[in-house]
Amino acid sequence: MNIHTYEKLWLVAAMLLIVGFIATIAYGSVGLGIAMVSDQEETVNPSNLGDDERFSDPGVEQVGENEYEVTVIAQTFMFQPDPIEVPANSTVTFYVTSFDVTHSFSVPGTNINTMVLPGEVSKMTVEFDEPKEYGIVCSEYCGPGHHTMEGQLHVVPEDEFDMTDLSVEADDEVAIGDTATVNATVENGMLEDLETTVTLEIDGETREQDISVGGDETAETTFTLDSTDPGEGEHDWTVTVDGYEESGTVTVVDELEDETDDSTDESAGGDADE
Ligand SMILES: [Cu+2]
Repeated sequence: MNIHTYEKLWLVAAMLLIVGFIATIAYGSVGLGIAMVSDQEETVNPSNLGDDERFSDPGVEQVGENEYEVTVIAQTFMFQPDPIEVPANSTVTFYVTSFDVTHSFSVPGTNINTMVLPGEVSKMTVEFDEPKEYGIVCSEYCGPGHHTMEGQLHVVPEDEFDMTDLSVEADDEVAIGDTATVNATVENGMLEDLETTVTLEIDGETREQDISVGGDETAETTFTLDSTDPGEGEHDWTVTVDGYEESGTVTVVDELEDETDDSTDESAGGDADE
């Protein structure tokens, strides 16, 4: 049988096209690392997220040297937490659920794009190599404020990332001659130890205390102030740790108002006339 040269050419071209199509589909489904969202996660009770071990405190947690877990709650019309901050060169696993209706958790520019259903937990793992700021959007229509539902995902340079938290408790008012205390609590959310310095500035004077906070632990440090030295009046203080800052005012008074004796304990029933 004689096949015409052109016909042979068309046959070969058609074969090549078919092989090309199959190769494209194969590369697209396995070569790009696109994975289906896992449906192996346990379900949660959407009306009781406050008591859920994972979702009662949504946020970022370090679970390995360069590994982080982020829990996110989507609700009309916001994402919690917002913004989400993770370091570059990290592997981040997101666990997302909804508080109310069907939403989505989509981060344009990444492979993150999942539906978020109340009761279900959507899990995705993503690698972030470079620092970059991403937007998070909800791409499932979820109500009249749907178009305003957005969040921020900040991938920050590794050396700028920390999970330090500072909270300060201080006396508001002390009598002159007494001692005022400023108590700073430093929380280290990272797994590595944190060596840092707590600085207290009051009336232009600076005091420092070095502290060491273990991984995933908190440490307290207390500054005591002799109130006779600054004297009566209002004194502003500022506590700083690694760029975190809290400030307040301590008032030194001549004499503290006596609050204890005024409220005598009369019988609770009142004096009803009959
Ligand atoms: Cu939504």
